[in-house]
Amino acid sequence: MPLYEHPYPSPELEAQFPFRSLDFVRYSPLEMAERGREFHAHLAKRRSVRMFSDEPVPRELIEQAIESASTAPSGAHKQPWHFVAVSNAETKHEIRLAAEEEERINYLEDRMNEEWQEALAPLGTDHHKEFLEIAPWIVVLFEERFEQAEEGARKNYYVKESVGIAAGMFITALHLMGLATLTHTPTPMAFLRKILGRFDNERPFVMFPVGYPLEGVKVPDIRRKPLSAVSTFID
Ligand code: IYR
Repeated sequence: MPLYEHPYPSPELEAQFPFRSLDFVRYSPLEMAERGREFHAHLAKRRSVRMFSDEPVPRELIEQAIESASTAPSGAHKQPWHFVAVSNAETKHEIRLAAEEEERINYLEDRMNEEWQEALAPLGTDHHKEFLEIAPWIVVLFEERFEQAEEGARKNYYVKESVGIAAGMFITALHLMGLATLTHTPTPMAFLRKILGRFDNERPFVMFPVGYPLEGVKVPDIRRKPLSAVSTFID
């Protein structure tokens, strides 16, 4: 008896669309455990950074991280993301001014309610976003709600999920290369589309200042939830 009654791809499907054999690497059980441990130990050191050095970062490293992010799985393989990487000082200045204006309203004119402000208190964030100018790169990740095809606009699927996964992989790639970032969402972010001259089918999803941490920078002394709090196993 074969394991599967309904093999994938079916012969009809394979006659219609191209398929190829999976290129997959298997490790010994020992290697698997070791790789998992090492990866976790490395990721456990990642922290969001809010004070960057102005030391330049080569464009190739940013390109590399975007290529890694772009391997993310996506709904119907539409890859509904676009990364805009900015190192131009004038553009970064414009972004900082616009972000600070939105955040000034959030923090000083109470656009964030009390509960939200309370949750943020231990992080000590405020409307000053100097790092947007000082970090050598600002990478803005746009989600594409539609795909511009020749016949007109076509809907993309599971856009937030797909772009969220790509964002996670981008952050991971940067960290593994030895770069720091911050998941930054100045709200609302519509100004980014205008400043960066992006199209109507795109919407800013998140932005990432990227660089080296400023020497001696401090981060909040927070703990991560233990495995037992973030998982349930049904064996
Ligand atoms: N966008 C604001 C507020 C903010 C919101 C969350 I949720 C954070 O984790 C941190 C900050 C800002 O960037 O300051």
